[in-house]
Amino acid sequence: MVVLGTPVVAITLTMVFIERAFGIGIFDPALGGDPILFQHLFWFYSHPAVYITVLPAMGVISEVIACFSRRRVYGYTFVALSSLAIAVIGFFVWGHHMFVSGQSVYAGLIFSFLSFFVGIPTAIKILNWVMTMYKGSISLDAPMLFALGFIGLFTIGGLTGLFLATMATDVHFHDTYFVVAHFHYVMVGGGVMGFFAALHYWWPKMFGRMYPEGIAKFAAIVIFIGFHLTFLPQFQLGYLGMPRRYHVYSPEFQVLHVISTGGAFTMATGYFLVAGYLIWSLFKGKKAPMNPWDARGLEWETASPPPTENFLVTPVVTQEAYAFDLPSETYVPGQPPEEHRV
Ligand SMILES: [Cu+2]
Repeated sequence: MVVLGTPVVAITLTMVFIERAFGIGIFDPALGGDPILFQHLFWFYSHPAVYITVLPAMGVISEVIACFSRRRVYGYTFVALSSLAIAVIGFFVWGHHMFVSGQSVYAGLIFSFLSFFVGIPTAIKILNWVMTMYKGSISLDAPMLFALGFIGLFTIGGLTGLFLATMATDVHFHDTYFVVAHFHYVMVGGGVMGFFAALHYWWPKMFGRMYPEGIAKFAAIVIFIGFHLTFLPQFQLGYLGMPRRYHVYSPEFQVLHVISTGGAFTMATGYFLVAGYLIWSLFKGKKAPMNPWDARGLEWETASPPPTENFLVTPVVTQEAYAFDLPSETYVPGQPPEEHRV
């Protein structure tokens, strides 16, 4: 997606430069250009950009949910193939951002129809993650709390996207706070929650230090509550007609704005907490063992942090991935059991 999408936005920026520097009309109507063309090129990149952010996070969530539920990823093939489906379909839906731009209604119909299809692979992932947890032996450590946050928030982000992919409702919601709320449920619920899940899961591996688990759980809950306080009222604001990018508004919107601002401060407190204890742990955290989560996967078969060569001896893989039903094959680096020698 990066290879196919990013050059388009780079070329578009070059065209803007050519227009500004040499007065050649491309997008500016005063020079004979077409501003709608700019929107097409911008969204051709910027819709896939959302999934460029969220797909890696989805990979993290599969890893974390499996580890903290002690189960294989349920329906692994479907979870993996749905990533590919999202990557392909994601390139054919950009026009759902442009229903009110004056693009043809028939183009809008097709973009709307295709946008609903992205919901299918996303729903496959969410349902398979829930099935992975079902009857699993769940432990609610901080990485798992952030992964659960991802599922809860991203699901709301995805479902409210359906209102925006429907032309009739988008005419009402376009350029209102409803869009702001939807966007943050997708990008923070998806990208940031996935990032925090990954950061906590691999922090001991990366730096060889444990972060304080209790404060981390507390911070995860503060961020989750702060997030909802910030962005749930914005759905209501947008529904009532509060446009985005305005700093003056009718008095009846005041209460919802104040709740939203309070939520933003709550969420910021959570973020500062995370930054604080992570930096603290670099110096004062407990030394991390090789495999603090009893996870499966090669990175847990070497020291924390790994030596420059990653492995002092070539490890031999004897288990399928996610073999949480079998004991882990961890061994002391540099002192492997005989069968691990190559
Ligand atoms: Cu989009």
